[in-house]
Amino acid sequence: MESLLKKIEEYKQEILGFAVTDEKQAEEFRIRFLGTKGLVKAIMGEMKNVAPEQKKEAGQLLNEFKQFAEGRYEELKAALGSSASSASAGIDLSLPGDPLPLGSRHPVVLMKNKIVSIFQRLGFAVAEGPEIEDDWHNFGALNLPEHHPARDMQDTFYVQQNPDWVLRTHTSNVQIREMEKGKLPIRMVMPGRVYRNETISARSHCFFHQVEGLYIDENVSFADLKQTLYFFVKEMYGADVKVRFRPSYFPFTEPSAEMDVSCFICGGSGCNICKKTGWVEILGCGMVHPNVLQNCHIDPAKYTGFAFGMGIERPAMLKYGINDIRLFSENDLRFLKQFTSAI
Ligand code: 2NM
Repeated sequence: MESLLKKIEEYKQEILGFAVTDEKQAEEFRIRFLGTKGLVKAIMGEMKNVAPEQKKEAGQLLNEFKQFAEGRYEELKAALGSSASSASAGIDLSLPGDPLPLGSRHPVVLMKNKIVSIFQRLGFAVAEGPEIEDDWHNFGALNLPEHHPARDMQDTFYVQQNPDWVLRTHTSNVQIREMEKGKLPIRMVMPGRVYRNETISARSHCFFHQVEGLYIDENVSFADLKQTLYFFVKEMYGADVKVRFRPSYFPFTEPSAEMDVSCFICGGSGCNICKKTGWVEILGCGMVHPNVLQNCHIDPAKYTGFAFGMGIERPAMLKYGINDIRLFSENDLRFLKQFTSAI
């Protein structure tokens, strides 16, 4: 009995130390321990040397040992199936995996997606274009004359190596590029980053984001513009919100307008968001100027179109209660993490 116990212990240690990295080694394990001439069979044969009063106990121990060896064989084979090395490194493959921390969308992206998806439902496609742009696509084609104040160094970042290049001041350059392609009609929104040479403060930054839109076809009217933007506002700010258009001026549209919505913070009674006016300006718009169409080789006698443009940061600040525009570009995780579940 003494020697039987010693042997069982010895074999157990050997089994535990038996590393298997391929099928051949697994077979070696089976032959050595579980085969017809294997150690398990051999040690079973030793029962005849055990004293009668100890046979019951010895039988039990031997059975346990046999099950141990068989169990280990199954484990080794299963580990081979997935990853032999992790089995020999003692990794329990049946444990659940470590959770991956979820990232979050940037609030500017959340707001951009919201705006773009409303127009997509009206059949607008999405177009993008370069942030470094030549003078023609950023200014000239948009009917901004040579000495227009918007071209001033104080408002525009010029590229040092090439005075013909600027960091685009609006995404209208993409509209020009789409019109130049000559494929009509056009019904598109253009989201993207734009640059203005402004002093950075809590309210303004030298870069920000815009969504602009363009619809060109035969017989597109100002009524189409108004209905499109009414739909947008209702989807964006709710059915109860009031809307007003004010006449305005842009070199690239005629007539031009700005659109206000009744203040969604105070509901129109007057707060410091709407500067006690009850109205918040959300976008500029108008009918594309005939000169702009002509610049893009589109016949203004045949085609008309409307365009609009809006910033993304301001509505995002109002929606998410953000009081400093610089937070958007500082990559502070304490700020960014707050949008993990935002939509
Ligand atoms: C705005 C306001 C009004 C505009 C016009 C054009 C183009 F290319 F068609 F002429 N693009 N964007 C436009 C019109 C943009 O942003 C406040």
